[in-house]
Amino acid sequence: MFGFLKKKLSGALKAFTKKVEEETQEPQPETQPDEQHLEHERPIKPAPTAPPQAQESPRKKKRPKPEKTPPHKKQAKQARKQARQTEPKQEQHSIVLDKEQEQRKKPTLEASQTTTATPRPPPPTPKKPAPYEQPPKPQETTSEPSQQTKSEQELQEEKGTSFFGRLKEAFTHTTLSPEKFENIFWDLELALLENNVAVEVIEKIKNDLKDELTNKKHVKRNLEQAIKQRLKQSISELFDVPTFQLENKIKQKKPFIITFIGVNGSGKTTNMAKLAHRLQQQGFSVVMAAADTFRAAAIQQLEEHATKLGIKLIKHEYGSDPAAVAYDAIAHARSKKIDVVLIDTAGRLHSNDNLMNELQKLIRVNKPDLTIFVAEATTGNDAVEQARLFNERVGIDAIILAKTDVDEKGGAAISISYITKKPILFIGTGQGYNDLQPFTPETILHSLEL
Ligand SMILES: Nc1nc2c(ncn2[C@@H]2O[C@H](COP(=O)(O)OP(=O)(O)OP(=O)(O)O)[C@@H](O)[C@H]2O)c(=O)[nH]1
Ligand SMILES: [Mg+2]
Repeated sequence: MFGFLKKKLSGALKAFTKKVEEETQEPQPETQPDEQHLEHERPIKPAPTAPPQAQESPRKKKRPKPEKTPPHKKQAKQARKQARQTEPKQEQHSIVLDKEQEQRKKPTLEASQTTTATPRPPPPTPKKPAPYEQPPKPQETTSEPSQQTKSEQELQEEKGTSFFGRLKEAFTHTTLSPEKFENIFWDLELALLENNVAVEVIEKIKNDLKDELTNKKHVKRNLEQAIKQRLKQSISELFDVPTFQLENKIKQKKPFIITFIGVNGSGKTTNMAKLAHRLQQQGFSVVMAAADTFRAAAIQQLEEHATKLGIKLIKHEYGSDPAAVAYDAIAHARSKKIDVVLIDTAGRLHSNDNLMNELQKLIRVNKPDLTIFVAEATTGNDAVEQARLFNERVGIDAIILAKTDVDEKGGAAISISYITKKPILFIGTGQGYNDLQPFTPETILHSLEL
């Protein structure tokens, strides 16, 4: 069941999770001194005050991705680049420095000028040889490259593990901007659309995930779990509609009258027979009404089921009034103290006014205790839309979702309760009498491996 949706959803979910991981921002640590350290571990951003030439530096082309490159390798890379690039950049920046700045930076600038003449000299100013792990911050490189390197190095040495602790903190707690979320949800949205999930339902899932990922911080290594968990919860909530145990209801009224309605070929007759069998097994007595007097062979079809199950069938001629057939079956149940009356009706589209008026009459005259809409899972959005329209036109109380065994998409199953606000009572899982299962949201979540 739902094999296609499961596959698509799982693929799209993986891609979505990966993108979320790639796009998540590391929040800024709160204290200032460590801020300087963390800057080294993040991708280098161009200094806001730097002249355009400085921003065009090759750094831009090779901007490292924080998630992919381990910090020590990144540092080494940046340091190597830095060694090649520091001197020319400093020369450019020196042009825009005012006199006072020039005065203050003189030792550094002189050092830079000296090094410009020689392509790769040893670092001129630091007391200790600067380890290659110490790439300076871009804007700070402009003014005080050697001092900055020294200060960071010292701080790093002083703080040791606490520095790495903060670094880890910054890289594991992630948040996502709403704009980025919108972009990366698209694949998941497409997977749901392809599987006939109703647009309103996709919107709900989207909002739930957005809320989860843009308003809460997550530990990055648990991100996949968090996304799956929220998706699971979101899908469960789609079934938060008032529901009931059919057997309990039946015990409260005698005869308990159930009408089966729906579009042509959705599985009304077959699933009514399956339910009759189930109720018999639970000890209820049953009578059936052949109120589909419209389709050729509909009465014979039901008669075969009645014979096989040993159930009394009330029938009239083809073309007779379906409301009268149902009425007779109820009268029979009353006189024989039968627990349940099951009324089969003809398939119809909501747009067929004559047949819809006939159905309204049957319901008005016989006042069933329960009107069950039998939806064919394989028809996806059409089944959901028909359920909505039947509910508007005649009112439905619950749903049987037939043919879930041959439905690879699952969109109708996911969407139908959310759209109609009516519970799915059973799902049809085959053509045999035992192929009717009580529905629980877990059935769906399990099928989707969520
Ligand atoms: N695989 C599978 N087939 C089903 C299921 N339920 C019904 N069917 C089949 O679907 C076909 C149509 O079923 P019916 O019960 O005749 O449908 P209906 O809604 O009564 O059809 P109309 O009376 O013509 O409107 C039959 O071949 C059934 O065996 C199910 O849960 N799984
Ligand atoms: Mg039928």
